[in-house]
Amino acid sequence: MTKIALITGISGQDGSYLTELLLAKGYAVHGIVRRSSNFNTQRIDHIYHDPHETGPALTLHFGDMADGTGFRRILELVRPDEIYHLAAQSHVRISFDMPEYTADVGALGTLRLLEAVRDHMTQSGRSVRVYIAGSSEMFGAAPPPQNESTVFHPRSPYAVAKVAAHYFAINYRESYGHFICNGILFNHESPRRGETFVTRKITRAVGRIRAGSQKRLALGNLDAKRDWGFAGDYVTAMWLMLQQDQPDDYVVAMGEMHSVRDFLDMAFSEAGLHWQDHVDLDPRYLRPAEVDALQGDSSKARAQLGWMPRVSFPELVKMMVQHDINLAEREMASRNFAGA
Ligand code: NAP
Ligand code: G4F
Repeated sequence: MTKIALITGISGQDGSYLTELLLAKGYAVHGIVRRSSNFNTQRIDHIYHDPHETGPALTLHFGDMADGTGFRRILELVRPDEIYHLAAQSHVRISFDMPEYTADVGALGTLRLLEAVRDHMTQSGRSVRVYIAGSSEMFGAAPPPQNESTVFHPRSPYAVAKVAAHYFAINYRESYGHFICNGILFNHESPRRGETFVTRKITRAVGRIRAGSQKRLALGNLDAKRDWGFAGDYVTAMWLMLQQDQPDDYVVAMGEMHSVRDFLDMAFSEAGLHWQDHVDLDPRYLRPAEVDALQGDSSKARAQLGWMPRVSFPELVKMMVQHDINLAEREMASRNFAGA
């Protein structure tokens, strides 16, 4: 029997890698995309084929986690075996500007999903496994290393919303015996990372500075330390969690800590540049409350799931820089062509 997966946030960085993984494993994949006035499916366009031509291995549905009724309709239509709940306003700095929306989508959106799944299971007698995308931001001010026993100390509206989602998930697991797993994932990046997150902001700038289309890069706190891994490795952990006999919560991390300054050093060096020649500090990118240091202890995921990252931190930096050097060169070439 073909397994059916439903992914919220399929158009995001993780959604695109997870879709590739599940399709390769033979799943029929359904994803929820937001209606937007412009195309927002760039990260999955290479996977999506017109169903009229090829038959639907990947099916997209319009929806929004602020709209519980719409989600219920999609759930009844798709009847998934597994749900990967990735949708969120995922930018920490922006959550200070949009706290209410961030909490509505991140916390209440998760509750809407869990309630819909509860009713669906009761009415249909089916069983559905659910993955909830939790974050190392939930640890916030708790000193590193952080693991599943570390007490949360969230430092942003985003993180508070994620903590609420985490405990909603545990409450539904304990109350109704549902198969729900919380992944507590540390920062994971890739060439598909949104361009306003610090790693991609840096590698995009490196590519453009090298190509001559950008001179300066404005950043905030260079002292913050993060545990950065490759997104393609982290979606494997999500899938592994839903294949276990029992639902549980897992930290997923590399176990290494690097500062934003370290990332700058490595990324600019990779392109033969010195970041000190190009970077300006701009207080606009500072946060009202910062998370200083995150370093995950993922022993449990490694022992119980058999999860192991394949891409090292230096390989990740190199992959992103090389991608963005090529991208900036293509942008310059098309700009020159347009001006010819
Ligand atoms: P991302 O690239 O920002 O993707 C977020 C996805 O959620 C996008 O598909 C976005 O749609 C969708 N979305 C946003 N608001 C929505 C709404 N109201 N209704 C429906 N969909 C909505 O994030 P990511 O890096 O893939 O992360 C995936 C999940 O893991 C998120 O929940 C994030 O908070 C969490 N997480 C990420 C990391 C990390 O380091 N990447 C670490 C820990 C946890 P659009 O494409 O239309 O914007
Ligand atoms: O790249 P960031 O915006 O990622 P952040 O805040 O760690 O959040 C990401 O990882 C979380 C997992 O821990 C996810 F849950 C969340 O959804 C998101 O994917 O910032 C990283 C660090 C911060 O300390 C920030 O202050 O970089 C610092 N930083 C310095 N200058 C900057 C900048 N961050 C951004 N975005 N832009 C800057 O110019």
